[in-house]
Amino acid sequence: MLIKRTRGWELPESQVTSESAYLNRRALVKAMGLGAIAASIPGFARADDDPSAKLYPAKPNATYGAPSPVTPEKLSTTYNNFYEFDDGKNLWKMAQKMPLRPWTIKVSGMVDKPFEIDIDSLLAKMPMEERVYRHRCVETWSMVVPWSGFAMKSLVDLCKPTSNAKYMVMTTLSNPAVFPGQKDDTYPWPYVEGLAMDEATNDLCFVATGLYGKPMPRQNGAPIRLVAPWKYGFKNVKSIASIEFTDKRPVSFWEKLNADEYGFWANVNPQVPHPRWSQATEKPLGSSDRVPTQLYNGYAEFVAGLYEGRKAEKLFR
Ligand SMILES: Nc1nc2c(c(=O)[nH]1)N[C@H]1C(S)=C(S)[C@@H](COP(=O)(O)O)O[C@H]1N2
Ligand SMILES: [Mo]
Repeated sequence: MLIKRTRGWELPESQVTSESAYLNRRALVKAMGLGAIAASIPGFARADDDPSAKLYPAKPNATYGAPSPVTPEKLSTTYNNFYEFDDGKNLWKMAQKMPLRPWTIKVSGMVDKPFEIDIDSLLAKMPMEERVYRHRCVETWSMVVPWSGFAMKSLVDLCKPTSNAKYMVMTTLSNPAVFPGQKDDTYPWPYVEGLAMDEATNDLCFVATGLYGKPMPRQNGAPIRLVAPWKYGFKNVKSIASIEFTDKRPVSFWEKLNADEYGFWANVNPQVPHPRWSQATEKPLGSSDRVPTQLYNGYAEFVAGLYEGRKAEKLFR
């Protein structure tokens, strides 16, 4: 039987229209009784047990482009970097035990008033949308995926940082019972990443809580992760449990491990090699051919201005 493919990221930009197409498809799948079958396929687990499932799919926003081809879901959800589980890529099964509720995000530091918010209250306040972005790992693989979530600017506004705040620091949950990798103390746990305030409030900067029109799979950083698509993938901290605003530049997880190879800015630039390999090209997941890497991962028109006054810094590593 032929099911019409009507998901937003599978259509040319001109045809991205309504979320009703998604909903119809979901209803159809349900009516056909395919839910149980879908749940048994890796990477296609239905998220109907997730209290946020009804928020997805969110309305497509193609303001920042409609890159293609979109990476098949079964690749981007079964080939992951998530060192809290494993230092290999095949960790998605291991991640399925991670509890996602209750999930609280603690906001502290240079803010009007520190607070904690549970993920579902946060989701209810945020303007949900879907954006298809490129993702470029520093290891030279890449993907194109439809994230659901909201502009980081909306989260920053909710946090109300004071005018003294210069950086936004995001930290993954610390819990070796949930994350077996955190028992390995050769790594500087927890995973920490940061952005300058003008980066965090740039229109392109996104907070993802869903993927492919469904709640975020655990292996991809559920329930909430950063997506800064003009930077190398390691900046995109997963499973965020705390946010701090500060006037001191944080030293991130990879920078602590090897500051020469992984810096704070980490903007994608094909002309600046990693000390151990070239960054000129990349291998899209599922493709056998390499393609040229683009400056700021193809997002220069949105973000190059952020770095005009920062030319003296090591911006591309
Ligand atoms: N907490 C945490 N966040 C993380 C990582 C990690 O190991 N732990 N890996 C990073 C790296 S190197 C990449 S490329 C992306 C991978 O995201 P994906 O698995 O959804 O493709 O997550 C980033 N965020
Ligand atoms: Mo990465």
